[in-house]
Amino acid sequence: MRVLILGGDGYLGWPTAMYLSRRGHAVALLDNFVKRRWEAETGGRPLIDVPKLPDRVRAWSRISGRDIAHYDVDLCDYASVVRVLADTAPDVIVHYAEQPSAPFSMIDVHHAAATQSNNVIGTLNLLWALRDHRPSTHLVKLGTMGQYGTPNIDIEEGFLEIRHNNRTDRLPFPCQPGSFYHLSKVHDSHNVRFACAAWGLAATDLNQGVVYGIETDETKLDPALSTSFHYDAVFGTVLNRFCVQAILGTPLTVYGRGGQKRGFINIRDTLRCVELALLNPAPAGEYRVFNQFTEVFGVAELAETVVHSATRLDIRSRIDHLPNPRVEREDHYYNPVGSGLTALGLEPHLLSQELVGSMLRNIGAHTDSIDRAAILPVTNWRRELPATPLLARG
Ligand code: USQ
Repeated sequence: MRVLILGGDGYLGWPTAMYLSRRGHAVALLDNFVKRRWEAETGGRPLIDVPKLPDRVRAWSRISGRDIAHYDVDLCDYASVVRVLADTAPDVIVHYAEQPSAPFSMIDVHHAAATQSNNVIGTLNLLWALRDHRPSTHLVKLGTMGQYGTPNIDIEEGFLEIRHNNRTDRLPFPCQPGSFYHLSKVHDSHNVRFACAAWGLAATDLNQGVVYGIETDETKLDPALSTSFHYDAVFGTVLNRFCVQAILGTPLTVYGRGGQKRGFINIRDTLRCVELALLNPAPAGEYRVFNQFTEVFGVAELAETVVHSATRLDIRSRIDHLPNPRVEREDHYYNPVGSGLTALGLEPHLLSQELVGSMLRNIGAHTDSIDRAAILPVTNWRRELPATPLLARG
């Protein structure tokens, strides 16, 4: 298939590009590199320095013998999006090109607005460009499990059968997102669903849980192919952060009581899920949703697992319960359904198989590169708390 990956320079976009290229798909990438600028602004350098995209593409070509095209284009620039669609004529678009951090979106009005305009307007441009130039292209859009929040009922895959006043309907599952980032994904979902219904586009929304992992089969081929693994308080996800904290010997930063439960997925399974979605496309006119996670953990439980696993490498670590900088439930029911991707053939990599050999050992090889100053949270959700250190730095 001809696959265009939006956000091809990112933590997930680059490994997806290599994974699909290796399996014989013709891959093109689009990125405007704004994430690298945001990282520099917030002081969140990746653990392993990642070469510029053209250098990574050249390294991939040398190592695999396969070429990947790439475009330095902003999705908010409509004319350029149309040009890339005409150039690449994609069968599938995999859309990762969004500001992905909840803390980033909660820094101040400027970061909230940057998040929502980048994510919502970028996706809106894409939908109009598809309508007018490539309506047969299947859109595989990365969504988030966080759009559902943590309701006291089971979380279905996108839709819920509702009986109300003796009538029934299948309606979008209620959304209770917990940040302006997560809200941007909700707005996207509504726009994509509407575009499918109104214009007959085909889309799959992959509502993904918290991703963890530092390597894939392709990144392992050469250091020049590494992905941008984050552990800082803005762009690092919780398990990646806990593993780095354990290696560093600083306390693991559990926010609040730690009873927050989330769905988790290994980065290798993200790639497989995207592949399954593109090999089994949604039909024209359908907006399809899969919940993309493989295991559910509480945050404190996860920290305990990391502390315990680290002892196998003779690393002693401990846990700190920090005042929670976020507004979220810390003790709640959580039971999401995730059967759609399993039915298509997903065979999960479990945390128990990945934690020591893949995560802790690999991070341990880069201990000298870890920036201690990036560990503690810098953004708070509450109005009454003092300005964050990030803001204080100006
Ligand atoms: N947490 C801690 N300590 C930390 C960092 C986080 O206890 O040092 C807690 C948070 O309070 C939260 C949970 O861990 O309850 C998850 O936080 P996270 O930063 O790993 O994940 P989140 O902000 O929800 O966002 C991440 C990705 C986002 C993706 C989302 C999937 O950054 O792009 O959409 O995971 S989900 O969580 O299912 O919404």
